[in-house]
Amino acid sequence: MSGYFDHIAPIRYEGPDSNNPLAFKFYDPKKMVMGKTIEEHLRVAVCYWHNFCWDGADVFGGGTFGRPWLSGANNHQAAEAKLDAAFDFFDRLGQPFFCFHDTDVMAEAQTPKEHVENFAEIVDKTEAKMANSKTKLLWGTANMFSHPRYMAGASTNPNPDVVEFCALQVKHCLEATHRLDGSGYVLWGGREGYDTILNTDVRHEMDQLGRFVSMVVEHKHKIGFKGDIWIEPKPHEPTKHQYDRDVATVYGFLKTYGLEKEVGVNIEPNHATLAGHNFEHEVEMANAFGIFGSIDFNRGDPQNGWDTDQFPNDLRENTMALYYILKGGGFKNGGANFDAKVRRQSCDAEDLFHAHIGGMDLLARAFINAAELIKTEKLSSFVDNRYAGWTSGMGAKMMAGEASLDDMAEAAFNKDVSPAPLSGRQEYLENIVTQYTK
Ligand code: XUL
Ligand code: CO
Repeated sequence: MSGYFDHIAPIRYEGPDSNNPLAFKFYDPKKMVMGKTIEEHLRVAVCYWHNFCWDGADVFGGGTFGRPWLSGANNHQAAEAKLDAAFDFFDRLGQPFFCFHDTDVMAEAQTPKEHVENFAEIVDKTEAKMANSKTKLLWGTANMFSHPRYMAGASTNPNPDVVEFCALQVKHCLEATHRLDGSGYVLWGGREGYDTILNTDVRHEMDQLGRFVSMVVEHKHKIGFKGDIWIEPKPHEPTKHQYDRDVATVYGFLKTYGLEKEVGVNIEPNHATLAGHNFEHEVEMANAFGIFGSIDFNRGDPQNGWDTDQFPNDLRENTMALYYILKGGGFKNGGANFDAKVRRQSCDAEDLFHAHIGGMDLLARAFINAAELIKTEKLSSFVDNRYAGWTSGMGAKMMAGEASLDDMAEAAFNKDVSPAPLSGRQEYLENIVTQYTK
C-alpha cells in the first residue's frame, strides 16, 4: 500500500447529524430507493487523471500537492506506485467504480512499440489489483490530446500517420477496457476541432472522424465488447471550435455517419455550461434522441469562462439533472464519474476525500429529491396535460402524417377565434422544484 492515505480510516455512512468531515452524511450506499440501492443507481466513479496524475500545476506555477508517486520520471515504478495509491484511495472511499485514460496509468513511452508494452504491463497489474478490490472499471478512454503529435487533432489530424497512432491507442485501450470488464468506452474529442479555418478542411476532418468512430464500433463488435461507446461533447477548449460541441451536434454527427444506434453521449455539466446550455438541457436532449449514456459530474464557475472542473455542490442543479436522468430510465451501463479536481490550495490527502465525500453526499441527496419528484408526478402530469391536445383531432392527424398544410390551414380557418394563450406556469413549476430540493 502507498502509505499516503494511512491516516484516513475507511469512509462510513454516519447519517445527517454526523459532524465528522470524513464520513458520509447522505450517501448511504445500501439505502433502497425505487427498487434499487443508492449505490446501484448512482454507480459512482473516481477518475484517475485529476486525482492521481495531476500535481496541482497551473499555467502560472508548478505542482503544489507533492504526491510522492509524481515526484520523479513517469517510469514503470512510478506507474505502479500510482496504481497502489489509486487503489488505496478507492478502497478507503468505497465507491464502486473508477475511470482512466491509457496514459494516466502507464509508464511514459517513446515509441509505438513501447506504448503497447508499457500499457500492457500496467493493465496486467491493474487486473491483479482489481481482483482484490471491490472497485470495478466504469469506463476507459485513450488520451489523444496531450502528446504534441496531437496538436492538430487526433482522428481529425491532417496527417494520416497521426490517425494510425490513434488507432493503435484506441485498439489497445478498448481491448483493455473489455478485459477489465468496463461498462463503457469514452471518446472525448479533445483536439477534434480546429483553431483557424484558414488551414482546415472541415468536411474532410468530419469524414475522418465519422470513419474513425465507425472503425471503433466495428472493433468493439469484433472483440465482443458488450459495453457502450460514448462521445463526450464539449464546445471548445482546447481548440477554438470542437466538432462534438454539444449533445444535439453529436446527434447530428452520429446521424450523418449512421452511428446513432451504436454510440451515445457522456455528458459533463461544465461542458454544457461552456456551450451555453444548462445541465438538464443536455440530459433531456440525450433522452430525446435515445443516446443518453453516462455523466462526468462536476461544475464550472459562473464568473470564469473555462472548464474549472470543480466538484458539484449545487443541490438544485443536480436535483434537476437527476430528475431528467431518472425520467429517462436512469443509468444503465453509465454512471456518475466525478471528472472534477480539488483546488490547487487543497494540497492534502484529506482534501481528496472531502471532495469526493461532498460530491457523493450531494448526489445522494439530489437523487432522493429527484426520485420524490418522479413519484409525485406533479411535473410530469403538468407536461402530459400540456401536450394532451395531440392525442386526438387535427393534432393527432398531423403527427400521423394524415394532415397536409392545407388541411391544417382549413381547420384553423373554420374556427371563428384564434387560439387563446395558455399559461406555461413556469413559476408554479419552479416552486415545485424548490419544494422538493431538500
Ligand atoms: C476534458 C474532459 C476529459 C474527458 C476524458 O474536459 O472532460 O477528462 O472526460 O478524456
Ligand atoms: Co469529462
